[in-house]
Amino acid sequence: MTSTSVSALAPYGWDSAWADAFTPYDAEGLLPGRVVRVDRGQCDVITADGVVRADTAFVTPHDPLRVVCTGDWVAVEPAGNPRYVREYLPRRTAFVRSTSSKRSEGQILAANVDHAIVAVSLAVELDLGRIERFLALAWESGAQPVVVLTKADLVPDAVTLSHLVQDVETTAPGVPVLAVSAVDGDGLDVLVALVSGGTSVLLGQSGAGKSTLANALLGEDVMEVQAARDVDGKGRHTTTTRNLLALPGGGVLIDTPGLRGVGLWDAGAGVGQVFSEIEELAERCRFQDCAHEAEPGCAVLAAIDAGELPVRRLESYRKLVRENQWIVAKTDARVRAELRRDWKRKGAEGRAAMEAKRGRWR
Ligand SMILES: Nc1nc2c(ncn2[C@@H]2O[C@H](COP(=O)(O)OP(=O)(O)OP(=O)(O)O)[C@@H](O)[C@H]2O)c(=O)[nH]1
Ligand SMILES: [Mg+2]
Ligand SMILES: [Zn+2]
Repeated sequence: MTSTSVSALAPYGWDSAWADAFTPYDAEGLLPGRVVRVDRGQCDVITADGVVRADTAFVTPHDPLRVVCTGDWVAVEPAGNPRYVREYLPRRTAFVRSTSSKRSEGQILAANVDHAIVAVSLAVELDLGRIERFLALAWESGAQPVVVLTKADLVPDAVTLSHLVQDVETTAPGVPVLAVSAVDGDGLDVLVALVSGGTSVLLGQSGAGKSTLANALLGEDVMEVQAARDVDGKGRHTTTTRNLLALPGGGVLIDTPGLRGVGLWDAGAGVGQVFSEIEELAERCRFQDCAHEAEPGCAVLAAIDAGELPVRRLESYRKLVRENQWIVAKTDARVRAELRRDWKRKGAEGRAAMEAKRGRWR
């Protein structure tokens, strides 16, 4: 591949590690590109020659977790009608949810993401349990989660705003929490800095203000935004496909359609990270298999008695642990192990290479 084509893809996140992974496809005369949008059987791929419409028949197996998705790096045919995506490169990270609580089917929402931005509207009452659920999947994906509280201009005063931020901070140990307003621009500078490196995905409920943020970061109205009368987010979804965009200040952004809820999908480690303070306390329980119900010497219950741990947190933790155990029990163990090997190993390699190159945002 020529150096020109490599630099043309750099704004979309192409780096030497991707180039290495692509070597065998290069030898076959295939072109590298990144999937910017997927819809029924087709996808848009940004290549060094611009956006190419390609057919996904080769990369649409029965397993929904192996279906090509927005953010994937692919090998696409240089010509033909249709042009086919022949393969996608092993993913560094993948954000997966279960599509419904009835079936244990995973759905990939975005691939190769560094920052998972959970957008939460301050115009409606905070649902901390939902934030915890998003964060569990974000940690599990391998990306660094961030909570962005949107529509800060609708919060009546600064004291209320700082209380809301604190509530979310205690719910999200190790996760940066920022309040922003697309209306008056507050907090956007911090967000701009955050998304200027690597790939970020905007996640959250419909009406949370994801596309409004995307437009603010892009500096132009590229994504369609909900009509103003629909501010409660109960209306139809305005964004219907996942779209990948290169930002003017560097970095890549994926806007997604609103998710009413996200089911866990094999997110045990993610749940542990969301509730890291509970897991740390649990290490000091007298019994190693303490269920923190009524056991003597339980450090978790002691923290609740001392007012250091909200009961809500423990209940939420229990609920997500149970839900995750259920989904894990229902999912084919072999498939899970295989996928985990794929992502975690490739992910670790990819991230190590990236970190060595450009230092990681925290
Ligand atoms: N007051 C105020 N309103 C905002 C702000 N950000 C977004 N909104 C409004 O919130 C509504 C929803 O915004 P969208 O950006 O379309 O939300 P979305 O998360 O992309 O929604 P879906 O695409 O359906 O998932 C719109 O009417 C926006 O104008 C903000 O910072 N302040
Ligand atoms: Mg939208
Ligand atoms: Zn205990």
